[in-house]
Amino acid sequence: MKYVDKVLARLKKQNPGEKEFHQAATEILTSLEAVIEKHPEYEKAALLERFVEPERVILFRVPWVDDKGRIQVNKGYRVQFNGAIGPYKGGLRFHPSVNLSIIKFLGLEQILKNSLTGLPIGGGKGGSDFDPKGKSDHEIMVFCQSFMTELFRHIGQDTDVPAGDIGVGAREIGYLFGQYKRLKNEHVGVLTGRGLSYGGSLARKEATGYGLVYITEEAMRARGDSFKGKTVVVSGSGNVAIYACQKALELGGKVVAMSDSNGYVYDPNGIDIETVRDIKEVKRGRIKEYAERVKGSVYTEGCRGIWAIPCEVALPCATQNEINGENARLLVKNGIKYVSEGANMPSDLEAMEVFGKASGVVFLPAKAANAGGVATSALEMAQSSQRLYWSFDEVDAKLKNVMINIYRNIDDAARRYGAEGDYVLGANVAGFEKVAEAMMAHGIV
Ligand code: NDP
Ligand code: 2IT
Repeated sequence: MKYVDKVLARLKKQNPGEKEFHQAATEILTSLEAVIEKHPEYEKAALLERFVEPERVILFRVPWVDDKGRIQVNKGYRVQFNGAIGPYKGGLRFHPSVNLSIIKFLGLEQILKNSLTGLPIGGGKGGSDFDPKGKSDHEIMVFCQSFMTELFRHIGQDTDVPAGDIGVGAREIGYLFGQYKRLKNEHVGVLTGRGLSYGGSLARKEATGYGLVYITEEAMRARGDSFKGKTVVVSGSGNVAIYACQKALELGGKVVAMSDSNGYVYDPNGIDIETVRDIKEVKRGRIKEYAERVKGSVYTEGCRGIWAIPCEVALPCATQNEINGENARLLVKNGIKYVSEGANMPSDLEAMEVFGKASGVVFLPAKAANAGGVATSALEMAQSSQRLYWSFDEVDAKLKNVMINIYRNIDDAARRYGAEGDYVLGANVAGFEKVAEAMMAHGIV
């Protein structure tokens, strides 16, 4: 049995039922076969066994009192997966579906993503099965305070720096930061995605979506192509989706659809992003309201139908496994040219295979394509350490540069291993090389 297969079999046996974690590990380890063959010393050092085992998993109780005076109890998670190249870094997700498998898949992906940014950040992820939907502002605050009352002892600006993810945006980061500061009596860059009035970075809010479009634009440029006139479908309507849509429009793309977990809107005249922002960012409403407000647009219940809309560019920006094999085959049949993943692991393994085999389809995997968010988080950390701020244009230019470099590095890694255009392999290999080198240098830890 090959080393990677042995490690994968062991991982499945030791972590039964963690299907998202198995999925992410399968994709990553399969890509690394060629690297492993070149480095027999890795097996001797049990490097892969150590790579797939989190350095630390923190599980905790989050008790809080709702507005009716009832006591609620949620689960809290922080997985400090790999700190070889820098402090653990990665978001917090608040969503009822959150479990250890989801946090571990996100953490594993984050290690390689953070490495690809070229910045000194290790991989971590956390969150809770708390559902922010329908909660009052006061309940959100009380929950965040309780969550941080345990988490604060495990994190720090040089140890572990959480940020947002699904269900954790500017409001939640504010409450989490307020409680951290109160408990530690320190005003430091322990969280990123902070408000601009208390240490946040300009362009962090836009960074994941903008970065996604920048790397897609670079892949297009390398093929003498551009966003101009292309039909684009963006799933989701949260932080990543909104700014991906905005930048795609700015570059001349025509975004015709967006969604949320209930359904999607199709607007043949092109999505009016300011209306989406008002519904989602200001009113915290549902995407359905778009069709009530914008003439000529149509709302359909259920989210998967969005992939039946013919488009040349697909930007999945909602959640894991939102594109299955069937959805992928339909996209290919309808003439898709670029699939760039804004969400983490939005294509399941079968969908990835379909895109990989289809000729003329450029597939940019999440760990490369959505790395702009965490890269800008690292820029926020740099600004916090220096106690100064950079302008929007300065941060945006650095973000663009990071994304162009990621494209070049994954393209180069794919070529080096004789798999030109296979950016899944390219991203896994390029991300892993640096982490592996650092882990080897540190000895058996
Ligand atoms: P938000 O909470 O702002 O938005 C999430 C969006 O996805 C909403 O439209 C939501 O719909 C939809 N969604 C969430 N869960 C599901 C589900 N189970 N099924 C269908 N739709 C769903 O999160 P973000 O925009 O921050 O995150 C979106 C994706 O991007 C995630 O995969 C995240 O991990 C990834 N990501 C985020 C980064 C960031 O900087 N924020 C960085 C890199 C990746 P609804 O409102 O109905 O729940
Ligand atoms: O998945 C991700 O990269 C994020 N949610 C952003 C993490 C961060 O630390 O900015």
